[in-house]
Amino acid sequence: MMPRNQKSQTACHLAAGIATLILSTISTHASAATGALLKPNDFVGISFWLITMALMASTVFFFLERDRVSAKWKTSLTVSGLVTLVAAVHYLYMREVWVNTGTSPTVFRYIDWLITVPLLMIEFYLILSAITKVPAGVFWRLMVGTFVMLIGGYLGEAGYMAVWPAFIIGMAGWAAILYEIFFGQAGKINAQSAPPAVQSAFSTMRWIVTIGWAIYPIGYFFGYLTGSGPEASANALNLIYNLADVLNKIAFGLIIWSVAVSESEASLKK
Ligand SMILES: *C/C=C(C)/C=C/C=C(C)/C=C/C1=C(C)CCCC1(C)C
Repeated sequence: MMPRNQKSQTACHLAAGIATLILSTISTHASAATGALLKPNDFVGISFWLITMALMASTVFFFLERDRVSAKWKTSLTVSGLVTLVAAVHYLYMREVWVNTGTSPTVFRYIDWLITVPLLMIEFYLILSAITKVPAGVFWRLMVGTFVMLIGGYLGEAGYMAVWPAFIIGMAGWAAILYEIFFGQAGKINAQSAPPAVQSAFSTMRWIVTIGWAIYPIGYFFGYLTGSGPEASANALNLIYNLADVLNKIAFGLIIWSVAVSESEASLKK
């Protein structure tokens, strides 16, 4: 075990490192930016800015808070921080595409999802593994569902496929994930063997994947399936996706953080 002050020194170095990384990304970015500046009436653009900042702050927070929780929770907080870090960097690029062109940053959005959604699935698996041995099949089924969902969505949004069939493929992938966490092996493991705090975290996470994730297909619907004209659609699509990310990346991480802190404090008292 490291002595306490040495440990917090390491945490300080870590935080300084992250801050430097983020700041250098921003400054490279600022000097590369050539186009327009954010306009006061561009509310979608404003949401891109706000969320970029919130994701950066969350990243620093999750990494620093690792210091406060017991060993078995540390990886979960690391993964939460990685999700918000990866998203923050993508938001810098997405924001620029939006502010400069007013079009949807589809390719950056999906590259981000391709990394962050599997990380969120890993998070699920980690929470379960913190209590019991979980068969690898659970993990692979969650991953397959994730990729089917994202590939379907991308084919539709990037114009490789008609938007309705692509939507249906995406929905099928999401349905497979929901089946696994409610009725499949993942759902059963949790019900049988988890302590109450973990069970409640698991059930909250489950509702996030149901209700929180449902916001994305709603965004797709307003973006592509209503025929309200390209400009209105791009506004609705990006605003809805952006708000969904606040819930599913930042709030999701905070739920895990709060369980980790309360569980760690409870086990200290024992
Ligand atoms: C951090 C990013 C997250 C949690 C992104 C999640 C994305 C989805 C749940 C997307 C779902 C979609 C469908 C269910 C149908 C097809 C269209 C998608 C890809 C938007």
